[in-house]
Amino acid sequence: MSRKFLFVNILKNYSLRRQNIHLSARQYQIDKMSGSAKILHQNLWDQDEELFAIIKKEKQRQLRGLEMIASENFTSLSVLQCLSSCLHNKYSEGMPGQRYYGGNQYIDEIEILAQKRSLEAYGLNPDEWGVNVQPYSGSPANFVVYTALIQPHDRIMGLDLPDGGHLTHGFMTPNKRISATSIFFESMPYKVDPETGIIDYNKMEEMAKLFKPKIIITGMSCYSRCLDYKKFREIADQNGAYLFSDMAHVSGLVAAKLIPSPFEYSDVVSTTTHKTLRGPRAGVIFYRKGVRSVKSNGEKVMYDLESRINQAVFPALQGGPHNHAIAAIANAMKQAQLPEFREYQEQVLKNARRLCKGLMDKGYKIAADGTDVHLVLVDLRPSGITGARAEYILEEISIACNKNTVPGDKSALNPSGIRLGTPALTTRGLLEADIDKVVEFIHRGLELSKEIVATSGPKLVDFKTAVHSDQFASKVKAIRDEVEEFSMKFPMPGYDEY
Ligand code: DSN
Repeated sequence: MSRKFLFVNILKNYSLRRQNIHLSARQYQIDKMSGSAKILHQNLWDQDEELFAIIKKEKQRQLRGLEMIASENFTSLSVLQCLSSCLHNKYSEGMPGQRYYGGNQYIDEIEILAQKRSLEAYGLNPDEWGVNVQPYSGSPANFVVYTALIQPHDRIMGLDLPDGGHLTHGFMTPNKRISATSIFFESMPYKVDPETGIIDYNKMEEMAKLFKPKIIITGMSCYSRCLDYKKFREIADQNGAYLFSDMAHVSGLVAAKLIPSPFEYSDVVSTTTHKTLRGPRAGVIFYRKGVRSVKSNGEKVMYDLESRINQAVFPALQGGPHNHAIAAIANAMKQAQLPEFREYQEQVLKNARRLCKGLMDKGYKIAADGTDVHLVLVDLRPSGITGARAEYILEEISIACNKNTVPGDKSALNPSGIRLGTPALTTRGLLEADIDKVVEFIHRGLELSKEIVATSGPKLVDFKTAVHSDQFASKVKAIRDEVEEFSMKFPMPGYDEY
């Protein structure tokens, strides 16, 4: 045994002994406590077996299945550690240095670090951009932006939800204002061309001239092509509107500089931090600082968004910031600057392209005829399966995805497509050859669903019953077993059991 090896072993033993002494001292203290104090120090698995058993089942579901919901991902161990840290205990309303409570010196440090890293992750100059890292998630972040920028009943214009937009971009139906963003503001959507599935920028330009929105929103939940931010900016300028980009779905790809960035053309950019960015479930808002425009007489018009955004977060809409999530944002924004993160995002795109090609080779119609990003929208109308049936059968074979409207769909309640994404699978280490296997599984599931449709009644409930009938249950199980065996080969970051 070499002397170096011996020395390392002695050190290891020493540190283990110290750890054990520390643990047994802690155990001794706990044993001496009264019952009411004791429960505070017990592990979840000792203290609440019923709940822990459910959490373990969810972990198994995540491990055994193929997660293809385009907005989901598996965050890192270090982010999970931030989320379950002591930071959860602290109240800290206000901004760093201006809190309503004492004891915030370390919370301030963490929030300032999260701000700095968020700007760095997108290569932003702090003289030109500021950031608020307190929003609880994407929807509250977007409502903050409207609250800060415009008055109730002012006009907003975003991509329609059935065309791939988001609820918080002003969604309403002919009969009902669904999102609060259409209840408190007047919204008119722009749409994709139903033939090509691409945003119809010319039509949007015409409509904006008539509607005169105060905010034009870019961003999507289900649109597989890059956005033309320059064109959006031109249309916003024609109408004196703010350009607000919600980059939630693609913020990881933007940080990795693999797709066009909204920052060059936008006044405000929001994002969630848990999708392609792979951080905690939280939201962030970036806003412009400095000169907004120069008048014909040379007078500079300055942005005044910083205090408006910060005050819209607190006190207008939120209370105490979630400091554990803010620490996790700091950690995720550090990771987003690493070469490994760029490699990951490159693989997300390669996998999405392979998924798209594989499905097209099998004859499936893909909306917008391809993908530039992390997701693929499959138009199932030519295949004769509804989105709901496809989602159901795939879930039954342990592939998670969601039914989705496709361009030209008449009813948002009965959508004709499914949305498939590659961020979570890529986190687990799947490469292109593995995606080929995933395509096979999806195809087998969808083929089986056609067989089932041919014998079941017309309603979704009939289809679901048939899936579990003697005729089909064993076929479904056979594919599910294969999917789960395949999936279990790929590791997942986080804790082993939960
Ligand atoms: N729920 C997210 C999605 O699936 O796209 C957006 O908030």
